[in-house]
Amino acid sequence: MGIENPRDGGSRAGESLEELARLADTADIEIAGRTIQVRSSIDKRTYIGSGKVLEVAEQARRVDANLIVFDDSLSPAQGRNLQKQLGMRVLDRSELILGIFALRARTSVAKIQVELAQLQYELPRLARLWEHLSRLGGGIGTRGPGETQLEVDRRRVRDRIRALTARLKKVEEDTKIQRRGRKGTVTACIVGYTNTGKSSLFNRLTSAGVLEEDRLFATLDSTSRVLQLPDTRAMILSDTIGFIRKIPHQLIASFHATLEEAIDADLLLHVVDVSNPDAERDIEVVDRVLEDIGARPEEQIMVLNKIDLAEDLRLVGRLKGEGQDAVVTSALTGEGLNDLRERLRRFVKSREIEGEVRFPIWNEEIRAFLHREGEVSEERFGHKWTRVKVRMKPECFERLRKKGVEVSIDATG
Ligand SMILES: Nc1nc2c(ncn2[C@@H]2O[C@H](COP(=O)(O)OP(=O)(O)OP(=O)(O)O)[C@@H](O)[C@H]2O)c(=O)[nH]1
Ligand SMILES: [Mg+2]
Repeated sequence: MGIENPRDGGSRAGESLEELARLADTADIEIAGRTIQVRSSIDKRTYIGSGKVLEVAEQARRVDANLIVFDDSLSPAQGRNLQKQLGMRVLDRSELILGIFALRARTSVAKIQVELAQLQYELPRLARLWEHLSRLGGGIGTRGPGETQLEVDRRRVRDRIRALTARLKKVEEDTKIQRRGRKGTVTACIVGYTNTGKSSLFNRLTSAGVLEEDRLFATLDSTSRVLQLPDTRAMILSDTIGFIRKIPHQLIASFHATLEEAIDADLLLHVVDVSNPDAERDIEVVDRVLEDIGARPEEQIMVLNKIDLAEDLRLVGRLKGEGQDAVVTSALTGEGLNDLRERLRRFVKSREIEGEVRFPIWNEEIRAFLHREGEVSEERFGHKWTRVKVRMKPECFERLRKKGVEVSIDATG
């Protein structure tokens, strides 16, 4: 059940509902029917209009449904009212997404993050659950004991939320320390809408063997690998969780540790599925989530993936125009992967600076360091000194300086 705002124009509600059906399918829910109500505002009490509630109840009974899924987040009151008036279980988009995350979480961190998001979502809705149970119990829902039980439940949930938050904080601190260890290496993170082929590209580039699947939210954690580039350069590449329309904010908050990979990256690879006619709106959704989580990378490269499946070449052309120099790829056929590697190499190179280093002629160690870490453009050997012009990471110059080596950085870079 979805709502279409007439001012939105077009088929947004239809698209969103189509995606809701895919989500339901991922959660093994069978779709018996769909309804969209056109209205300019959401009803505070029942989300859809009260007349529509009766109609939906009737329609649901006709097709033998036992669950109604709403395409937006329902407020606690809306959920309560709808459940009462429809006389059957009600689920909203956020709960469905949370449920899928819970089904698919594999690593312990992902499990903690999902449980935390679920509890935070449920806390203000416990009353609804409790009313439901007390009605089933037949008559035991008298006010006194009911409220007491509710209070007990709320306290338990709050305690658990506190414990999970503390564990996540510890995880976040540990990964921060790990990340500090790789300071000096350029990092890139693959982001994008769910199911666009992020993990497939990651695997093709790094041979990491991350799970790829034609389902929503195959990936729920972050994986990082060193990526060797076409020359001696290297960078750290990460694959992470995908985004979706109307993503529950509880999820974004609790997945902070996982999303840190994207927040911290020097470069984002925004992967788009160009075989999807809704690609442009997916891009907007991803951009908004990136902004929400505070990811402000120095640079973003748009990767137009699944080109082997693309039918609408006008769409591809449009995206190429917008994304300036977007890279067109297929993780399936390998098309464009060399272009992508080359783009990554250029990015890493662009972060390096030019400088001149002077050291005693006998010091082979420094000379080897310069040839290993940088791109040497000129070497001059004098009586006592060797002078080398080299392009490399600022951190490398810093290391030499700390050893007392004479370094002068070319300001024109
Ligand atoms: N034809 C074709 N299929 C692709 C391509 N890239 C990925 N796929 C398929 O698309 C599906 C999703 O791929 P994933 O790599 O799991 O996508 P993802 O973006 O990591 O998805 P989530 O982790 O669920 O957000 C899989 O069935 C892949 O085999 C491509 O370039 N061409
Ligand atoms: Mg993935």
